Amino acid sequence: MSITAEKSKMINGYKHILYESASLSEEELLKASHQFFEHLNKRRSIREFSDQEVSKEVIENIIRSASTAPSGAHKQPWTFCAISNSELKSKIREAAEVEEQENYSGRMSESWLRDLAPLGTTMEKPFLEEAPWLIVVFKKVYELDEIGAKHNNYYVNESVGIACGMLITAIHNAGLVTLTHTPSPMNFLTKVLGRPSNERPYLLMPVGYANEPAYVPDIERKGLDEISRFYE
Ligand code: IYR
Repeated sequence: MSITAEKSKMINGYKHILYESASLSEEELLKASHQFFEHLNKRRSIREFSDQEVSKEVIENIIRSASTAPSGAHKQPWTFCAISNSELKSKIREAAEVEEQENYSGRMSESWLRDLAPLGTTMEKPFLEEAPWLIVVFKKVYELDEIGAKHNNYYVNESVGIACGMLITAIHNAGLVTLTHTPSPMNFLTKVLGRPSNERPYLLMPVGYANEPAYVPDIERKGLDEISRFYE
C-alpha cells in the first residue's frame, strides 16, 4: 500500500474508506492460522447441556459476531431469535419432537438412520429445554418496507449459511457449546415466535455450557488430502 493513499474515495457516487489490514509477518501468519485451526478443531456438537445460565450480553455479542458475515449485496438477510423463556422453550421442544417422531419413525430413509446411528441422535430433544438459550436463525427471503412493498435479497441461503458458521465459531470461541438442530419441517418456529411472512426458519441452535460430564461420538474429521485439491 502506498503511504500517500487517500483516506477515502468515491465509487458510483458512494464513499469508500481505506481498509486497514492487520498485516502479519510470514511467521505470525503461520502461527495465527495454525492456532486458529487447533482452537476450532476442539469444537464438537454437544447434545448434553448444563442448565448453568449464560448472560444476555454474551448472547448479544455472539449474535453481533455472526452478523459480521458477508451477504449478497450486503442485505444481511437474517434474524437471530434468542430464547431464554422456559415456556417458549418447552413449546419449541414439544413441536420439534412431534416432527422428529415422524422423521425417525418413517420420514427418514433406512440409510439415513444408519448414517445417524454413530451420532446417537434420537427423536427426543431434551436439550431444547435444558440449554439456557435457543437461537433460532431465520432467513429473510425478501425485505418488507414500511408500506409493505417487497424488496429482493440475494444469495440468501449462502449468506445465512455463512452467518450460521460464524455464529457457531463465536459460540465456540466464548467457551460455550451448541448443536445444529434441524427439525424438519420447521414452520412451527415461525408460528411459535410470531415471525413475519418474509422470514423462514433456517437453523435451531441450543446454546450453553456443556454438561459435566458430556459425551461425544468418537469420530474423526477428514484429513486435508480428502477435503482439498491444490492447483499450483
Ligand atoms: N433432524 C434430525 C436428524 C438429524 C439430521 C442431521 I443432517 C444430523 O446431523 C443429525 C440429526 C435431528 O436433528 O435429530
